[in-house]
Amino acid sequence: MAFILTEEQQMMVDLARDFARKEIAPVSEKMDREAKFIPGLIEQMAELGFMGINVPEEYGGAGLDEVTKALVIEEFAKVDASVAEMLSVHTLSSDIILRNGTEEQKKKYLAKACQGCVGAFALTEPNAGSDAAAAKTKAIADGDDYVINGSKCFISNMGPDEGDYVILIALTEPEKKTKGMSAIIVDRDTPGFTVPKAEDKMGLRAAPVSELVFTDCRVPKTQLLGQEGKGFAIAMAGLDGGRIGMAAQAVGVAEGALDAAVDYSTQRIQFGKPINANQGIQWYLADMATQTEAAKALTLNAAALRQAGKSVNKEAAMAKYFASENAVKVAYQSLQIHGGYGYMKDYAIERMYRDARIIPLYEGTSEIQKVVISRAVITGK
Ligand code: COS
Repeated sequence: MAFILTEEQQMMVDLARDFARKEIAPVSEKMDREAKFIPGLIEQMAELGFMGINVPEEYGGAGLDEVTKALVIEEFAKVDASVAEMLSVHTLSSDIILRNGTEEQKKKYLAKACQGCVGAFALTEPNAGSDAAAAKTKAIADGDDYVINGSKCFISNMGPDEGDYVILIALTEPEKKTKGMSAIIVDRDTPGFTVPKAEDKMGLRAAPVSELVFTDCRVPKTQLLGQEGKGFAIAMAGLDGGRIGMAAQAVGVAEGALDAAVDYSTQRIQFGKPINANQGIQWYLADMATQTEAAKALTLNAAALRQAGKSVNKEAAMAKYFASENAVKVAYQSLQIHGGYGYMKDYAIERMYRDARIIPLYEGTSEIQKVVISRAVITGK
């Protein structure tokens, strides 16, 4: 399936590639080492329209489509998976607001999103990972407010100094389980909402991931997104889109690892010739390129279907499953081609290998994607 981009789409993808090469690639190693984005990076991304890529122009965004968003995330991931992840989660939070928010909420939060305030999405809890329906955080109505108590974990885009607002999934009527869950926008500076510390991670080190703690945190009922009791469905439908972003990130990581393998195997001389003059290396490269192209086709297919308003529950799960497993494999093979040098921090593949490993784990493990896919296959829906 070929995706022929419009001039506007192509311009955005070219802009992302150029920005990634000139502004992100030179600082990726530093951001990984220091476990934070360099100051001003997100502001620059906002100025160029990336932070509002999926926000309609009437709210201050670039108003671009799902395919372009996926391609932009892919371009960033080729050089820095942390930046790609930040943008993927941020655009997921904008997407949920766009699909479910009131006009006031859209005007307020989407405008902020475009200006570089970073959004997050909080569903996971210590005992509710794959089993998202087991979440226990409560938001109990009290007059015109909800009073939130509980905690979330592994929340991307939130750190002690990072993150501006979060879409929280919490029980407004605990006895109704998933049908009693609601989606609520919580501003970072709300009293009772704290982010004690960022996690110390193996990869994606520049992108913050944290526990969120809510203690008698009071938010006005006007912060409710969509209807009360619809939070679980809002979260699941949002994740269908989020998984396309993660698949795009995985495609970019695989492409970056493949590029590194091609460069290294061309300049590395052993036995008097470049190592990619050997068929063993050539076959590695052929497999890496073919599988990555297949991952990209699945990803863009899911993106195009979502843009057309179709359900992408199965397609997004397939793209995320295939692309994330492929990213891990390609990063492994690229490091293998680099030999011992690939294990050293002097080579970008060392970071890419660590970054790739999370992708089959978050926004639904590969095993959960297979649950989603097999349910669709069995029921024919
Ligand atoms: N879009 C809209 N609604 C959806 C949906 C989707 N993609 N998926 C499920 N729902 C709705 C269902 O229709 C159902 O509603 P009804 O009760 O009205 O029929 C409700 O949500 C419950 O769905 P289901 O019975 O499928 O829930 P399960 O507990 O079996 O969970 C899985 C389904 C496993 C798929 C879900 O828990 C999941 O995706 N887990 C992984 C979570 C995850 O990705 N976490 C990543 C971290 S994000 S911070």
